[in-house]
Parts: sequence; C-alpha cells; structure tokens
Amino acid sequence: MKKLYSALMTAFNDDGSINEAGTREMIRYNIDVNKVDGLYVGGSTGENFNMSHEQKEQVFKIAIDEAKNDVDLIAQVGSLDLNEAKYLAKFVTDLGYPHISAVTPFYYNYTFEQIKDYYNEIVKDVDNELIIYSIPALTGVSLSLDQFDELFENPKIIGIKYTNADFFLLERVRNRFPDKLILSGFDEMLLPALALGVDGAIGSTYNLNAKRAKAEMNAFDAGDIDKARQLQKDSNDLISALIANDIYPSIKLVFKELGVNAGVTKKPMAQPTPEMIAGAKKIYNDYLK
Ligand code: NAY
Repeated sequence: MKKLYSALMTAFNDDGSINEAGTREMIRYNIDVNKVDGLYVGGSTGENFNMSHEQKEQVFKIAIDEAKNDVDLIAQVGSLDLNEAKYLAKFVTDLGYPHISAVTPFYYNYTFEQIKDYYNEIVKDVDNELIIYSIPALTGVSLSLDQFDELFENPKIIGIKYTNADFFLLERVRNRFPDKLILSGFDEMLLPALALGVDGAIGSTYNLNAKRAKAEMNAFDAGDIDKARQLQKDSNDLISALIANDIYPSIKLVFKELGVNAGVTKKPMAQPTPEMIAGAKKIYNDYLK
C-alpha cells in the first residue's frame, strides 16, 4: 500500500511564537479527518528553517505527543549547523520518532564528500533510519544517481523524499534502488511519480486535499488511469489556486474555513492581507466545499 503523508504546518501567533493549540488542531485534523498515513514534521511546510532551536524542539514534542502511535512520523532534523542536526536526530529518536529525515546541506555549495559526511554524522550515534530530503529547487543541491548510491552505502540511510521534477532521474533512482523508500514531494506531479513507482508521497496540500490524493492513488493501483488523471486535474486546480494566493499562508487560511485554527505563517513569510483572506475563502468554496 502506498502511503500518504501531510507535511505538517506549524501554527504561529502574530509575534512569531508557536501556537500549540492550533498546531495540535492541525495534527488532529490530519489524523481524524484526512486519515493520512503519516506526518512529515519539521519540513519546509512546517517552516522549520524559520525557527529557533527551541521552537524546533517544541514542535517535535507537540507532534509526537498529539499523534502518539496513530500515524507514522518522520522528523526532519537537517540544519546548516551539523551539531544541531545531530542533536535533533538524537532528540527525536529519544522522543520515539520512528524515522528521521535531513535536508541536503545548502547555501555554501558543499562538495559531495562534505554532504556525505553530513549524512553519515547525523545517523552515526542514533538508532534510527534516515530519509534524504532532496529539494534542489530550494537548496540548489542536486544529487546524481551515483551519489545516491554512495549515500545508500550507509545502511541507516533508507530512502529519499524526492521533491524534484526530474522524472528521468526518478526513473533511474527507482530502478537502481528497488528496495529503498522513495516518497514523492511535489503534489502537483503525484500521478507521474506514481507511474514511476514511488512508495508514497509527502506534501503540503495534503493537509487540505488528502482524500482526493488517496483516491488518486487507489485509482492508479486499480489501473483506472482516466480516473487518476481526473483526480490529478482536480487537485491541480486547487494547487494552482493555492500557489497563486501564496501557498503556505493560504493553506492556513483555508484551514480556518474548515474550522481549524492554523494560526499564521512566521515572518518574513507573508502575513494575511484582506485580498489573501478573500482568495482563501474562494479557494475553499470553489475546490473544497
Ligand atoms: C516539506 O518539507 O514540507 C515539503 O517539501 C513538502 C513538499 C512541498 N514542497 C514545498 C517546497 O513546499 O507539497 C510540496 C509543495 O508545497 C506542493 O507540491 C506545491 O508546489
């Protein structure tokens, strides 16, 4: 069975502090209403790279406390500060997270040897399994087929969160590593990723659209490609509208329409404007009601 994970959002207050109650509401909504298979905690959608160290710890604690053993949990611990990444890997492992993930280190144009060392260091002292978080559009770091192969020499590195529109590479990766976990990261490209044999998907829009995405996965598995294409089209109408309205704040505003207090994004992310709020109401009415 393919798995669907929501990339968990963090509810913030206007002053940039974490709104714990709102974050818990989003977790519950994902588990109870969306019925996702898991949550990706501390990723891009969670605004991890906007957060202080204390806030990262706080979110990891809230998520596992609220989700308990109801769904699978993946904690993204990657950081430009390798010591922080190692600390968080141990922190979440001690909390009971069954998987960790780490973004490729970015900004300084690290060599592959340095990237490899980063991953091996993160997993060295923890009894946990790591999923590489590859998102070249945001990090500028593209790993090649052979480089994935080298990273997989470490048995604790078990898969890739593949947030990349390079389907040639995805096909190569899938076929070179049939036993590795490959989770697709671009929600608007779920269907082509399914066609190439991914094991599931992680995404921001599944916070709102998990049922449609699950139905698409089921249609694909049943061989009903026409239905899967129609569902992808319906999803992409929603995703296009969310992107045009600024995706992260808009998902939170649409959550509010669903009765979930998702707070706001943390500055310097955009704060809601009257136009954005009107846009989110329209998105809810047009695509989710
Ligand atoms: C993360 O860590 O939260 C993710 O990478 C989730 C994947 C999302 N990528 C980003 C950059 O937000 O769900 C996607 C993305 O929002 C969606 O496909 C719309 O482009």
